[in-house]
Order: sequence, then C-alpha cells, then structure tokens
Amino acid sequence: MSPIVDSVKQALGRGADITGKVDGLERAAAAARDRLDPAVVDDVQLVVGRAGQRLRLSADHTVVALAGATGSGKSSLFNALVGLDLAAIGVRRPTTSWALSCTWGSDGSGELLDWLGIPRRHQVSRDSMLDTSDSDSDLHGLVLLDLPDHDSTEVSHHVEVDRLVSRADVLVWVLDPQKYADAALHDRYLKPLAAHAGIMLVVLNHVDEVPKGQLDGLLADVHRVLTADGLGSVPVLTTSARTGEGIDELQRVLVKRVRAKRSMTARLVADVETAAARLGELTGDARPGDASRSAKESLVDACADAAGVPVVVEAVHKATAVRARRATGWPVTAWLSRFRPDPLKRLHLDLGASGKQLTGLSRASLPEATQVQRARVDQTVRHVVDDAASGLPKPWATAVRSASVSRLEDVNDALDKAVVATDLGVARTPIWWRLAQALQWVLLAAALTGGLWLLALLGFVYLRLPEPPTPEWQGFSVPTLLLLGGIAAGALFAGLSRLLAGWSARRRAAAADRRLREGITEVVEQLVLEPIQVELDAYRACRDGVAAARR
Ligand SMILES: Nc1nc2c(ncn2[C@@H]2O[C@H](COP(=O)(O)OP(=O)(O)O)[C@@H](O)[C@H]2O)c(=O)[nH]1
Ligand SMILES: [Mg+2]
Repeated sequence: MSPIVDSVKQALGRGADITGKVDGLERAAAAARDRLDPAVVDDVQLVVGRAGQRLRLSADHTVVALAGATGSGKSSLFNALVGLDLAAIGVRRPTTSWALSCTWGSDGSGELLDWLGIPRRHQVSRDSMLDTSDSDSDLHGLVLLDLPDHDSTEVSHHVEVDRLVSRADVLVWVLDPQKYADAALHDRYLKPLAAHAGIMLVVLNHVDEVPKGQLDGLLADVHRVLTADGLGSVPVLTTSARTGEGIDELQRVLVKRVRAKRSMTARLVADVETAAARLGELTGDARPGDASRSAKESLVDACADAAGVPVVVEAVHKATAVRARRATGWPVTAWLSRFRPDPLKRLHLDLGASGKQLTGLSRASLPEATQVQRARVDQTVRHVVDDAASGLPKPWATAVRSASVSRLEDVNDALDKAVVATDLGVARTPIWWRLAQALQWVLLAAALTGGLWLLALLGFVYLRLPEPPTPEWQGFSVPTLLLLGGIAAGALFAGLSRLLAGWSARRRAAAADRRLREGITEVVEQLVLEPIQVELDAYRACRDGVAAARR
C-alpha cells in the first residue's frame, strides 16, 4: 500500500468511504501511467495527492472560500461575516493578490493554513478579537477565505484563485446582478465543477441595487444559468453587504455546514469522483479474457516451425534409427553403416551435455526461418492480441498491441537458444542396444567358429587324413549348425532389432519434440504473452480502481 493511502488510513474516523475511494483512484492512476494521456494521469495524481494531504490535516475545520469577480462584494461579505473591517474594500492593491483568512477556533488550524498557502500576515484569528459575540461559537471551526478576483488581469491572482478553489471545502460564489452570466466564470470554474454542487453556494450580492419587482425574475434567470452549468441544485442566497440584508441567512447556512463537518469529505469525494470519471471515460468497463489456450498453442506451433523444430525432430528420428541399427544390427553391416553421415552431427546439435555448456549460446546450424514462417509468427501474435484486446477502449488496445511486439525482436534469438539448450535425449545408449549388440557378437562368434571348424575338416579331407570325429546334434554336425545357425539367428535378430530401432527412434523423436516445445513455450510466454498479460492486468487494475473510486 502506498504512503499516501497509509496516511489516509491513519486519518481514519473521517469515513473509511473516502479512503477507499482515494485508494482506488491511486491504483487506477498508477495502472494508467504510461498508458493513457499523461495530462489526464497527472491531473488524477494531483487529486490523489491533494486528497491525501487534506485528509491528514485538521478535520475539525471547514475551509469556506468567497470567490467571485471584481467588485462583486467578496471583501465586503468577508468583513460582514467577521464583524470587522479586515479586508480592504473596493481597492485593487497588491495585497489583494493574496487571500485573506479568518479562523474561528484556531487550535490546530496552522498546518491547514500553511497548506492553503495563506501567508502568516494574512491570517487572522477570530478568537484573538475582543468583541467575540455569541454567534461566534456557532462558527467554531470555520476558516473563511477572501479570494482575489477571478477576473483579475494579474496572472498571480488566477494562480492563487485556482489553488484555493481546488483546496477549499466549501465554495461560495459571490455574484453581481450585473455580471452573473459572465462566460469566463461559467466556463472556467462553474461548469468544470458540476460534480461539486454539494459543496457550493451562490450568493447574489448587491440586491439593494435591484429594483423591487425585478428580483424574482433575476433569481429565475440565475437559476436558469446555473442549471445550464449542471449546478441547478446549488442554493442561491441574496445579500446586500451594504444594508446587511441576507447576511444572517448566509451565516446560518455556513454554521450548518461547519457543524456538520461533512464538507471536507464531500469535497474530496467530488474531486475523486470527477477524476475517476475522466479515467473511466478512457478505460470503460470491458472484461478482457487472458490469452486463450488455443491461441497459446497456435503461437507455440508457429514459433516451433520458425525455430526449425520439425527439422530437429526429424533429425533426432533419423539419427536414433541409424545409431540403433548400428548398435544392434548384424556387426558386419553395422560396421559398414559407420560411413553414413549422422543427421544430428550435420546440424551441430549432437554436442552432449558438456559441449552444450561451451557452445550452448552459439547458434545451431539450423536453417534460418523463411519469410513465410516469420509472417506466420507475426500473424499469430496479431491474432492473440486481437483476441486479448477485443472490447478494450482504444488507448488500452494500443497498449496491448505495442506490448505484444515490445520484445518480438528478441524472439528469434531466444528461440534459437531454446533449441540449442534443449537436451534432445540422444546421448544415452539404451541397455537393450548393448544386450542386442552382445548377442550379435556371440552369434557372429558362433558362426565364425562353425566356419573355421568346417574349414579345418575340409583340410583333413584335402590332406587325406582320417577325419576326426565330429559331434552331432539331432543328426546334424555341430560346426554346420554353428555356422548356419549363427548366420540365420543373427539375420533374424537383426531384423527384429530393426523393428525395435524404429520404435525407439519414434519415441525419442516424440520426446525431443515435447522438450523443444517446452523451451519454445517458455520463450513465447516470456517475450510475447507476459507483456500482453501485464497490460491486461494494468487494464483490470485501472478499471477496478476507477470503480472503487466511484462506488
Ligand atoms: N450597493 C452595494 N454595494 C456593495 C455591496 N457589496 C459591496 N459593495 C461595494 O462594491 C465595491 C466592491 O466591493 P468589494 O467588497 O471590494 O468587492 P470585491 O472586489 O469582490 O472584494 C465596494 O465599493 C463596496 O462598497 C452591496 O451589497 N451593495
Ligand atoms: Mg476584494
């Protein structure tokens, strides 16, 4: 959890509601960073930061800002509420470029005023005044601000107004009957704050100057203009700072707000919800699925093809068959087959475990992927992306798309490495090969023994010597049996071994295929699917964060 949210949680007792919302908005902003319009994300993060700061400051104080155009009567109303002529009226001296504050019950308000940026010399404490009246205790906790004119030509005034409008808990818009429809006020401040109706008041000042009989029509028009801003629910009061009319009512309304102590959270909730709505507009409420199993499989297939897996598997098949035959065949033909090339050696893949450690990172002599194979990989990636990004709003779909190709350049190399690093399982010599080989040698020895024996007998006949007695078995002479039996059994067994060798080769090829695909799946997951997954997770985090902020 972030430090901001932590401190927000510490400030609890101020409604777990708002902390959950700020938390959600913060998560959403973090997930949207580098994915959505940076200007929007910056704004949202500002709101998160501001909310966290305000929540850490005094919850016992309600900051009420008097805002409005030059001459609308902000300073006059400020003085009327304070009961003293603190604010300079009707003047535009440099001092008015700073807001003036008056605090009722200043205990613990220092940090809040610092955060609001009110210079010490512009801070007044109502407690320190001699003439504290009864109504003062009602306003305990009020921090009243007299803002600079929002329509001032001085840039520093605007900056000050904007900062305080964004930080105050209650906004009182002081309007002049002559200028209440001023477009600058409505476009710059009121319309963008439509979600803040709950923390706003409109005060129509200078009513002493409105001819009797025209007031109702005027109020109706003010209401019409506010409704057009989306602020139809904002209460409109009428005052005259000159005659004192309506000041009591204004004070009563402020007392109510200060006592309820709800304005601060209401302000933050409105801020958070407005910011969340902006993110929500860009994010929507899609439910993207993860890359499907079938999509993964087709991606692994395409990559396996491009990496030459079928070529390697075929080589494993052939090499195993050749080696098995060489080991288990009739020794004479087996010896001759040594002169045939080994397919794995040709691909430089028969390196054994230690050889691989030395050269594992060098490229195998596999054929380069063809254009068609590469195109198929690209197309499959696009397919996976389309699948994953379907239903996502544009900026998020774009993020998924660029994530999917962010590491595509590394894929070829990684696939080569995966193939070279895979143990193809061809180094081991199966026991049955050795047994068969031993048996073949025994049979060959028997045949040779029989043959030599017969030759010796032939020598006796040739030299007309008496033939030595030759043992017989079942009426056949043993040397003949040895010679013919040895050859026949050797040939028969070699045939049988050939069948077994074929089976052995198929098994090893299948095992090599499986292991190679495991390696390739890893590459695909790491370089293609994971980056996509990160974007989808960010999307969900943003969507859920926005939902939590708007709940
Ligand atoms: N007739 C009339 N004049 C007012 C009223 N409120 C303020 N004024 C005058 O309007 C001028 C500007 O007032 P000020 O309080 O300085 O307005 P600010 O610029 O909004 O602070 C001053 O001359 C005030 O005396 C009002 O309710 N009725
Ligand atoms: Mg003023």
